[in-house]
Amino acid sequence: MGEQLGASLDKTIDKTEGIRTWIAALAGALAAGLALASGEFVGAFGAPSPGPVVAVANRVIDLAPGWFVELGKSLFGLADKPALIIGTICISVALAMALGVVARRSVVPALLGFAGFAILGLLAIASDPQGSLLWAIISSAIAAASGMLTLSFLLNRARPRSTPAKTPPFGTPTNPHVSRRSFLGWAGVAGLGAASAGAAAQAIRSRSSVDIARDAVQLEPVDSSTAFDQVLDAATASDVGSTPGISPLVVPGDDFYLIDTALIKPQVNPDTWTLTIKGMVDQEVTYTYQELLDRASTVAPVTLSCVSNEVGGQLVGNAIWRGVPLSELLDEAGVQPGATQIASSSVDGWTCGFPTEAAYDGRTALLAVAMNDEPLPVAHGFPARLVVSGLYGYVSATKWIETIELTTWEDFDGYWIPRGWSKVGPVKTQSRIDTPSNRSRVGQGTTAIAGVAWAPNTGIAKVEVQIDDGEWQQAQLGESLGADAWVQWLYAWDAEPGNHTLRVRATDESGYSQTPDLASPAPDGATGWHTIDVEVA
Ligand SMILES: Nc1nc2c(c(=O)[nH]1)N[C@H]1C(S)=C(S)[C@@H](COP(=O)(O)O)O[C@H]1N2
Ligand SMILES: [Mo]
Repeated sequence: MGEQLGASLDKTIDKTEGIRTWIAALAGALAAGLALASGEFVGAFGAPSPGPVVAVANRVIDLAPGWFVELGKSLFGLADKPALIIGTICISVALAMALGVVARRSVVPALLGFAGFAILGLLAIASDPQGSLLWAIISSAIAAASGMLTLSFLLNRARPRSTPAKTPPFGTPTNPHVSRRSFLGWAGVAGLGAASAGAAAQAIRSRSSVDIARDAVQLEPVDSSTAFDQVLDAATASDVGSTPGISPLVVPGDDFYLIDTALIKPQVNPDTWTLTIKGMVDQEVTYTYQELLDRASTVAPVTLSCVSNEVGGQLVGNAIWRGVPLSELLDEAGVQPGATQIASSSVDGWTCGFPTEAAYDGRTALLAVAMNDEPLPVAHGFPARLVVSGLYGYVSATKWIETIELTTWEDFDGYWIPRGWSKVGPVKTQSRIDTPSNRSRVGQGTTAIAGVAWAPNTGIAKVEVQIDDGEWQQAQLGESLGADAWVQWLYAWDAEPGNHTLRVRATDESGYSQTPDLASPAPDGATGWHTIDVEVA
């Protein structure tokens, strides 16, 4: 093995031809790897300011046309952001391989290339809402320097030492084996260095001071939350709630679906964070985290759903939120007549807006600080977010919220509106079969068909199941946490051998029954009956 490698490298480091192409490309790739990893490593100390790779990927999301973002989502689903980061790394490495090859003749273009990368990274960090100019300069400079040094160093190791110009007294003694071993050794060192710097950057980011601050938050118990806990206990113990495979009535924070444009979740220091209500108000008001925590005594189960959720999809969840009614805070600022839109923005520059009415028409509209009796998880918007029952997340549920601005309906469009999504986003009544799963095989006899149904703000009146083209059969509904929360449902099916198609439809308290017409999520939410196929053995 070692012999073979040695022999092939003897050909590679040819005494007369100079450096083989693949060796030069490898040197370029390693230089890029070390550059990116060291930039991310150094940049991690500047958290929440992103490192160069993440910042560039962030800018791609922001500047890319809507169809590109949608394509990414449909190709990679929830892993679209990791995919984008990996794509950014691959493109950089590929370009650096080319730079390495060119560098055999002259290092100038390669050095310019690395400088160009660094400037791109610097600009991306500096223009990031969470970015710091100082850390942009430091991390990009370190990245560029390590890339340039690695490339010239590795190419030097790979250079044959026996060419006449390099013989003693001007060069090192002639010995191709020394330069071969030397290159391989140093290439290994560079690879290891890049891998460990990258891993260290991850580790530094993952346990930030914000997690520590969040762990220290004390939530005072409130009575209403105890009442909900009792319903929850009863639900979990009931026939419906204990059906294997059914979604829980309340989804734990760690399992709750995650949707946002943030490549790294904003790390907000609750001690310095404030929320400001401004725009068309009598007076601007600003709240600290502690002020909001002290007032957060409203507890409300609300099912949150993403407009991108497909029929039968997983981008929906029910949680028990706790916070301050939005209308209370708005009243303290004094909403002026004509302020028809409540716009909000997050620390990472994401925005959305919904009609002012929604804060006053009696529905649940909370500035939430807690989820399921715990401070909001960082990924779900710590320290505070909006939760508005009956509106999709993209028009209402700002995480890491920083400002609320009263404006007119015409004067402002939230982040997703120019990207092709409807400006109004009422949640559509939907139902989902959790069990059995699509294309699964089930046993003959009594089989549970079960799932969840939601019509936040309205409430679910009934859920029906259809087997093949039979009559619609009414399902049993589980314990209810209220109209805003999803309900669990169960139908005991006497399964007969063969292939069967199962459908579900919900009817809400307004009398509306789900339409069978299939519509895809864009622009205002999917419709249709969740339909699955099963085989009964
Ligand atoms: N700051 C910020 N808040 C955001 C978003 C975002 O991209 N950035 N996405 C919204 C969307 S589209 C949805 S569906 C919900 C999802 O909330 P979750 O991740 O807590 O489930 O958050 C909303 N709030
Ligand atoms: Mo969403």
